Amino acid sequence: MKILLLTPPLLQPNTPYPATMHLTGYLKSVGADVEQRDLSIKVVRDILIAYGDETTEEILEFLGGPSPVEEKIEASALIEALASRIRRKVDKNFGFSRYAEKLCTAVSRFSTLERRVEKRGVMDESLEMRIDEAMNETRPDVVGVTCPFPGTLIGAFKTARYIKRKYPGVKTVLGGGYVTTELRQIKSTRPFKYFDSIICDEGYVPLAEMAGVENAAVPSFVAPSYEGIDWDEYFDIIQSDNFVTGLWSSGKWVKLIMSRGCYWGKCAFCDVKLPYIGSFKMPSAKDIVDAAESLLAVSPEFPHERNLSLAGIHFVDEAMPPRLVSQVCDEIISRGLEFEWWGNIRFDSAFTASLARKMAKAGCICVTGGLECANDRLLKLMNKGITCASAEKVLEHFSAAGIAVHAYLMYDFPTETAAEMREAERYVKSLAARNLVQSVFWHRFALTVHSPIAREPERFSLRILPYKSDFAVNEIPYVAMRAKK
Ligand code: B12
Ligand code: SF4
Repeated sequence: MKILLLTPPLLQPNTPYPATMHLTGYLKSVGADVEQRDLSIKVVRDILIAYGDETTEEILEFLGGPSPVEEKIEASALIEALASRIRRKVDKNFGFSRYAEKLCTAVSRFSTLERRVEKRGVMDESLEMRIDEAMNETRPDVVGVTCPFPGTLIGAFKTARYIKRKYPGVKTVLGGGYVTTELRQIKSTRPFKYFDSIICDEGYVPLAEMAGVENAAVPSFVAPSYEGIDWDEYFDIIQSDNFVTGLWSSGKWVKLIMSRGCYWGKCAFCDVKLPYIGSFKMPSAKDIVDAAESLLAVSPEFPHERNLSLAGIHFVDEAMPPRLVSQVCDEIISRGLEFEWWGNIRFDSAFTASLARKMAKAGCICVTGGLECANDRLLKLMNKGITCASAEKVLEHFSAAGIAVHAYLMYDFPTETAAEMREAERYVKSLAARNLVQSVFWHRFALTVHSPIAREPERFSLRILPYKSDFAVNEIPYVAMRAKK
C-alpha cells in the first residue's frame, strides 16, 4: 500500500509544519512506501499570485531570501495589504497561517463545519489543482491528512471531500494535534463520509500497519525526512522587529523533537493525561545531533550540500529537559558544529548559569516558557513546580548568557483575584524593564477537558457547566464557585 501524506491549508508560510516529515522519516525507516506534499504553502502562493499583480511573485521571492528585517517588514506589508484585499473582496476567512480559525475553534456541531467545507471559497480552485498534481505524481492507495490546528480543519475536510469524489478507491485518514486534542469523542457519523479513519495520538504505528509493515516499533527518536518539500517555496511575513516573535513567522527552521512528551507532566491546566504530554520518551543526544547535522548539512562532510537559507533548528518539544539539553550542547560543541537553535522549556532551576552559558555556546538563541500567572500562590495551586523567585534566577542566567526569552502568561486562572492579576502585570513589566524577558504573551485561562482541573474542578472552586457536542470537545464551560466563608 502506498501512502501519500498531505499538509492542508493554511499554515505559517515561513517553514514547513513538521508532522508529515516525522511520519515520512519513520515510515521510510521501516521500509514503507510513502511520499509527502505540503499543499498549504502551494495554495497560499497560488492565491497571492492569482489576486496580486506582476510584482507579487518577485516580492514572495524576496521574502523567502536572506534580506535585512527592516526591508522584509516593508515587503511583508505589501503582501499583508493584498491579503486584506482578498479578505474584503473574495473570502473573509483567508489568513496567512489559518483559515476560518474562529469558526473552527469550538465546532460543537459537525453540520456547521460541513456547510463551510461545502461552500467554495478562495482556496478551492488551487487546492484541487494541487491535490490532482500530488495524486498524479504519487498514485497512492492511502492519503493521510494532518490537521495540527483549527486553522487547517476546513482545508483538511475539503481535501478529503475532493479525494473521495475524484479518487473513490483511495482510503483517507485524518490525524494530527487538533485531532488528538479535540476529536476524541466524535458522536456524529458524518465526518466518516470524508475520512475512512480518524486517528488520535502518534501516527507512526497505525500508518506503518496500513502500509503493510508488521510489528512496527517506534524508536525514542524519530528523524524527520524533508523529501518532497521544496524549501524555496517558503517565505517570511514579518510584522514587527521583535526578535522573539519574529522567530515564529520568519526563517526556514527545521523542526526536531528532542524528547516526546513532557518530563514534568504535572501542570493542572495542561492535557497531561494525553499521551503527547503524558508519555515521556527521552532519546540519546547523539541521535538528536546526528539528525540536526544531516538535515542542516552543517558538518564538514557536507560542504557543498549546505542549504544556506535554512535558519537552524526549532525544537518543538513541550519542554526541553535540562539534562538532555546539556548533553545535546556537549555533542554540538564536541563536533564543532555551528548552527542556531531555540525551543520551549520550563523555567526549571536546573537551567543553571553554567548550563545557560553552555547553551549559548552551542548555538541556542532563544527559549520560550510559561511563567503562567506569575504569582506564587497560583503557581503552587497549578503545580507548575516553580516560584517567581526561582524562575527569575533562571531568567537572569539566560539574560547573562545572551539568550532571548519569551514568556507565556495566563490570566483568569481559577481563584485568581483582580489584585493578583494587577500584581502579576506589574511584576512582568518589571522583568521586562530589567531586560529579563524580551517578549511576553498573555493568554486567557481555558479549561480543557483533558486537564487535571477538569477532573477535580472543586479543588479549583469551579463548577463545570453542561455542554453538548457531536464533534469537537476541548475547551469546556465553567463557573467559579463562590468562596466559602
Ligand atoms: C510548536 C507548537 C506551536 C508553535 C509553532 C507552530 C508551527 N506552525 O510550527 C507556535 C507557538 C507558533 C504554535 C501556535 C499555535 N498552536 Co501550537 N503547538 C506546538 C506544539 C508544542 C508542537 C507542534 C509540533 O511541531 N509537533 C511535532 C509534530 C511531529 O507533532 P504532530 O503535529 O502532533 O504530529 C504527530 C501526531 O499528531 C500524529 N499525526 C500528525 N499528522 C497525522 C496524520 C495522520 C494521517 C495520522 C494517522 C497521524 C498524524 O503523528 C505525528 C507524529 O507522532 C504542539 C503540541 C505538540 N506536542 O504537538 C502545539 C499544538 C499543536 N498547538 C496548538 C494550538 C491550539 C496552537 C494555536 C492555535 C494557539 C493559538 N491560540 O494561537 C497556534 C496556531 C498557529 C497556527 N499557525 O495556526 C494545539 C492544537 C490542538 C488544538 N486544540 O487545535 C497543540 C496540540 C497544543 C495544545 N494542546 O494546545 N504552536
Ligand atoms: S504545561 Fe508545559 S511543563 Fe506543564 S505539564 Fe504541560 S507541557 Fe509540561
